[in-house]
Amino acid sequence: NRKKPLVVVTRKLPDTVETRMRELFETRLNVDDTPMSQADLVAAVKTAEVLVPTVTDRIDAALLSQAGPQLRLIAQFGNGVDNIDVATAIQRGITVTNTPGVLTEDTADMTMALILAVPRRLAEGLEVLEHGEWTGWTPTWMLGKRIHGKRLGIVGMGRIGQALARRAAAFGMQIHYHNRRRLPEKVEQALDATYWESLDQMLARMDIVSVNCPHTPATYHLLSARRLKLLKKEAFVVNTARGEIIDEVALTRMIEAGDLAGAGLDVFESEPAVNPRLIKLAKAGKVVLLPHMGSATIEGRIDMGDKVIVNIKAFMDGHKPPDRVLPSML
Ligand code: 8YV
Repeated sequence: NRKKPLVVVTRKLPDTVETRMRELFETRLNVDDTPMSQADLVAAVKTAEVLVPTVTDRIDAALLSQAGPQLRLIAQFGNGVDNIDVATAIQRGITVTNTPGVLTEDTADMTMALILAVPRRLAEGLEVLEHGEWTGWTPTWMLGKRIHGKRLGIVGMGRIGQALARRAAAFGMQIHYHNRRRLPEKVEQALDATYWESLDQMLARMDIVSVNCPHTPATYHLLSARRLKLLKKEAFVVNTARGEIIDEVALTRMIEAGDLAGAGLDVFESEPAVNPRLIKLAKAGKVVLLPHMGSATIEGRIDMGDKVIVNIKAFMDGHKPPDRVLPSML
C-alpha cells in the first residue's frame, strides 16, 4: 500500500473538491486563497509530487529548473495551459494535464452573452436606469445593432467554438469559422458553418468576430493591428479566450477612433490590470468588460475539480491520465 502522494494546490477550490482531495491524497491546500508568490511556488515544486496550478500561476522554465525529482505531475485546474511551459515540463519528465470539456458550455454561454450585450447596448441600458436617467421611451433612443442574420466569424473552432456556433445559429446568425484544421464535413454540415482557410479574408467579411482558440506562440496577437484593420468599421470583436490573442492596444485605438464599433472582452493582456482607456470606452458604452468569468459557474468549478482528481488518480495508479496535454496540441 503506497504512501499517499503530496498534492499542492495553489488556489482555494470548491469545498467538495478539497474534501475529496483530502480523502485521497496528502494535500497542501491554499485555504485562504491568497495567490502564491513565486517563492511559494519554488517551495511547492521542490516538495510536491503533484502540483495543481491555475491560470494565475506562472510555471515557466526558470521555476521548473528548480523542481525536485519528486515532481511528476502538473494537473492544471483549467483548460488553457498558457501559464505553463509545457514543452520544458515534458522534457523534464513531468506529465501535464488540464480540464477540457467541462467548461465548454459555460464559456460558450458567456461568449453569447457578450455577443448580445455589446451590439444591443445592454450595459448602457442598465447604467441609465441605475443612474435614474430614464426619462421615457422614444422611437429613436438606445438603438443597437441587430444580431439576427448577421455573420459571426469564429476564430478557433474547437469545443467552445462549436458550442458557440450552435448557440449563435439559434439566434439566426450565419456561422463562419477559421481553424488550423478544417472540421470533418459532417460536423461542418451539422453546424451549418462556412470554413475560411484565410483568416484575413474571413475577417474582412464578418459583422462579429469571436476569439475561441487557445493562446500559444502561434496565436499570440493573431488579431494583430494589421488584421484588425481588415475588419469592417461596423464590426464587433468578442474575446473569452485569452487577452494575448488580440493586440489590445491596437484594438483600443481603433475603437477610440471609430474604426471599429466595439468589443466584448472577458480576458485582457495584463489581467487583472485593465487598460484605463478600455475602462473609459466601457463608460462610453463602446465596450463591455468582464473580469475573466467565462467559465465561472459553481457547477463548472466542481466539474473541473473532479477532473483534476481523476487525472491525479489515474496517474498515481500507473495509467495514462485522460487529459494529458501533448506538445502536438500546442
Ligand atoms: C479558468 C480559463 O478561469 O480554463 C481556462 O482556460 O481561462 C478559466 O476557465 C482558469 O483556467 C482557471 O485556471
